[in-house]
Parts: sequence; structure tokens; C-alpha cells
Amino acid sequence: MLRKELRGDILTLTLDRPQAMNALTSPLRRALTEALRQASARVVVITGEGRGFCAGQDLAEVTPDQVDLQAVLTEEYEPMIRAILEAPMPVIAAVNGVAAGAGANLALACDVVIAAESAVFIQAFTRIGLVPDAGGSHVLPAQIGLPRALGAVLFAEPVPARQAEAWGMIWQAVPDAEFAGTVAARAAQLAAGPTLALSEAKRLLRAADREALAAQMAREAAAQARAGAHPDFREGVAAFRERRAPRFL
Ligand code: T3D
Repeated sequence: MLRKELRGDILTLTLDRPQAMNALTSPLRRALTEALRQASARVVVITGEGRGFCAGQDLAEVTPDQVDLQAVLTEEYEPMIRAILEAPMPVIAAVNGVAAGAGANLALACDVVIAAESAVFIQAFTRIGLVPDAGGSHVLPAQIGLPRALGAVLFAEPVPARQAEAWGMIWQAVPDAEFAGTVAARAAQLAAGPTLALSEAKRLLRAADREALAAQMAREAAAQARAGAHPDFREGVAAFRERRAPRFL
């Protein structure tokens, strides 16, 4: 589910559910949060096993009429994002393939995002009748500006890694053949850096919008509860499972 490998000063956390594009189940969210909180390394790298980075919420796990989305966001997604922001060391997202829904916003919450050129970022939420969460509705417009953020969210189309780099959504897109080497080199560079200064620098840069992000995540949870109570969510999940286009109300 979550593989943890500590090599020297670098802790790599690999989302390891390749059969489901590393979609996030409740145990996986909790395991990732716990691993981040307990990390004692100079750098953490989060990546995905197989051809995807993370497909967001596991849609096989969700029962639309029963799930309490506000609770899931407040008790599981928000702590996971906060664990990244509050980790005292740099956290790198090594986006090896598609990052969708909360999987995209998990990546965007990290301090440095390096993506393979073939990777794409999809704000997939509206495809299933939901709204952006995991902090994405705050981070995305701040990073790429409101017009692009609105387009990415409302159309929910894949944004290729190169485009994401050009828009300032991520640090770097690299050719697939150079991806592993680039991630390893950047992680080693940070691991060799001045631990205290890197930690304080991260804290400073994150401090400016800490409260705004917290407030926005509370709004996301409330909005997701409303979206989740609408029949479009049930239809969106059913359509994904049945591999057909949704018929929204
Ligand atoms: O509900 C709550 O708790 C609220 C929180 C919500 C947060 C969210 O993240 S909402 C958004 C949820 N995610 C999505 O809507 C994305 C769903 N997935 C996709 O759109 C596509 O699978 C991808 C674009 C990610 C990849 O497409 P593709 O064509 O490369 O692969 P695929 O064939 O669709 O998927 C491969 C397998 O992974 C497939 O299983 P199979 O048929 O081979 O057995 C597919 O069902 C599975 N998979 C992909 N995404 C998910 C998933 N299984 C469960 N949950 C997923 N999200």
C-alpha cells in the first residue's frame, strides 16, 4: 500500500497500488500522513508505483449515498496535506505518471514538484460531480492564476507536464529517460544542504498563506459535502465504474 525506503538521508514514500493507479484509500491516506509525521530524514520523496502517480480518491471504495465527505476531507485529506506543509524537511513530489483529482493536489502541495514529461495533471473532480479539494482550490489559482485555474477545474482536462511547468504549476518537467536521475540528483542536493536553513526557509515561505489555506480547506469540505449530496456525484461515480460518459442532471 505505502512503501517506505530510507536510503541515507532520503526517505522515499511510494504509493503502491498500481492496479488502481495508486488511488487513495482511507488506510493509504492515514499511512502517508503517519509516515510524513514520523519522517526523520533530510528529504522526503513521494512517488507512485507503476504507470501512474495517483488517481485521487479510490472510487471503488466510495458509496456516494453513505459517505460523509466533509468528515473524510477534514479527518483524512486535510491532515495529509498539512503533514506535507508542516514536515520540517523539503518534500519532493516525483510525479511519474498521471496525477488526478486529489492525487494532483497531493503533488501540488509538495515543496518541489518534478514530473516526467509523459505525466499529466487532471483536476478530475467535476468529472464525477465534485469540487477541487486537498487544498487545490487555494494552491492552483495562486500558482497559475485564476483564468488557467478555472479552465483546468471546469474542463477537467489533462494538463501535460510541460504545460504545467510553463504555467508555474510545478518546478520542472523532464524527459522520461532522465526522470529518475533528476529526482535522485535533486533529492541528494537538498539532503546535502543546510538542514536548518532549508527547514526555516520552507516554514517562512509557507507561513504567508497558512491561514488562508486552512480557511479554504474548510470551505472545500463544506462545498464537497454539498456536491456529494447531489445526485450528480452518484452518477459520476457510477459512470466511471461502468466506463461510460456521465449523464448529469
Ligand atoms: O470521495 C471522497 O472521499 C471525496 C474526495 C475526493 C477526492 C478526489 O480525488 S475526487 C477524483 C477521483 N479521481 C478521479 O475521478 C480519477 C479517476 N480515474 C481516471 O480518470 C483515470 O483512471 C485516469 C485518468 C487516472 C487514468 O486513465 P487511464 O486510461 O490511463 O487508466 P484507467 O484504465 O482508467 O485506469 C487503470 C485502472 O485503475 C483501472 O482499473 P482496471 O479496469 O484496470 O481494473 C481503473 O478502474 C483504476 N482506477 C483509476 N482511477 C481510479 C481507479 N480505481 C479506483 N479509483 C480511482 N480513482
